[in-house]
Amino acid sequence: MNTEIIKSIFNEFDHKSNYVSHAELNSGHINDTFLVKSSGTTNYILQRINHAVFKDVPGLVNNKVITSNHIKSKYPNVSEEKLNQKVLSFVKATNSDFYYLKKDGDFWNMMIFIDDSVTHELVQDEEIAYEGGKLLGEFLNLTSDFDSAQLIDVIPNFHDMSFRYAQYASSVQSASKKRLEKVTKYTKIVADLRNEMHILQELKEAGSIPVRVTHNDTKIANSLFDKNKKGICMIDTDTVMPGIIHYDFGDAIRTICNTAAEDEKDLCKVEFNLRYYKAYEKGFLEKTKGSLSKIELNYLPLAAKTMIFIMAIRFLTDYLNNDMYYKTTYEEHNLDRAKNQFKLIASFSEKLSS
Ligand code: GN1
Ligand code: MG
Repeated sequence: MNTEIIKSIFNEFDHKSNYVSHAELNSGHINDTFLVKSSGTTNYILQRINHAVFKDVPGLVNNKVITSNHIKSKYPNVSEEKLNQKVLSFVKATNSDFYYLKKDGDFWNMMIFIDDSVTHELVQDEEIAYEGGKLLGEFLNLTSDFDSAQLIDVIPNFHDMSFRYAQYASSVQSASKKRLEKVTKYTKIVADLRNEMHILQELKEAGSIPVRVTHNDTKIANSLFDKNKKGICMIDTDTVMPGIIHYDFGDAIRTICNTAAEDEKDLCKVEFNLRYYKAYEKGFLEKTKGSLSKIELNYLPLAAKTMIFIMAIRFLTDYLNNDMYYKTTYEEHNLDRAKNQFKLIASFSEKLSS
């Protein structure tokens, strides 16, 4: 995006510094994210929130701000400056809202950049997996006493399998013949796994698994680490809302244990890494010790399979719908993502049963 535009949006926020430069960060599939370097000591993350996907952006931004405030309240003796490097901190627009509504209808929000932090799209180190597990455990602990009634449902039924399955089934009905032909193999796999993949939702609806405040987008690229591989915090809190821990555990495993990127086309490179599963689980269990029920713990492996499956059918659905939802860079991008996730399920099933 052109410098003048980014600069003018940046200046709609209350930061008391000058724009120096910006760079787009390309990891998300929904929003547009930019790192803005300023003339002061603080740098910023400026983000355009996709309002086709997120229907209530002010509500979403409020969710993020109150979640950060709740987490910050757990560190009463830490200075604001230090906290801003440890917890996501949002910057007000000049009119005091935590977002800026541009005349073209786009919503923007801004955060303080956490210095010297790194993200991992792909995990190649067991310690990162372990630290990632600790970060999620910590996030769930810190938000466990947060009244989830204060949060809006940013995307209703976001991880509900029956909702995603219905979207998938309707995309099969309306898809072009050309695209449908390419997915025949996968529609069979979906049919075979359908019942097993609804178990977690059934347990949730029966009240057997408790609803807590969850993050809901725990792919490993949404965790910040320092240069010494220690976890700093989880980022991208757009989807924080009530959910079950299995969504968070499973989605993290989906990305940490994939030996390749989510859209790797060469499926020989896609394997499930059991060592990283164990390392992540270790970190997660250390931090959540004593606070999870037996049933929550028993269903962690199924959580991994279910979250890989839900992403597989979401990518497949978007492919059949001619790529309306996720950003894509080539024609079969969503199909490749779906194939990748189906391969990961196969590898997961093989490794966990052996
Ligand atoms: C989307 O945009 P991003 O990368 O934060 C999606 C997640 C998926 C993810 C797959 C709101 O997240 O559910 O897991 O892509 N977010 C939304 O990479 O749909
Ligand atoms: Mg996200």
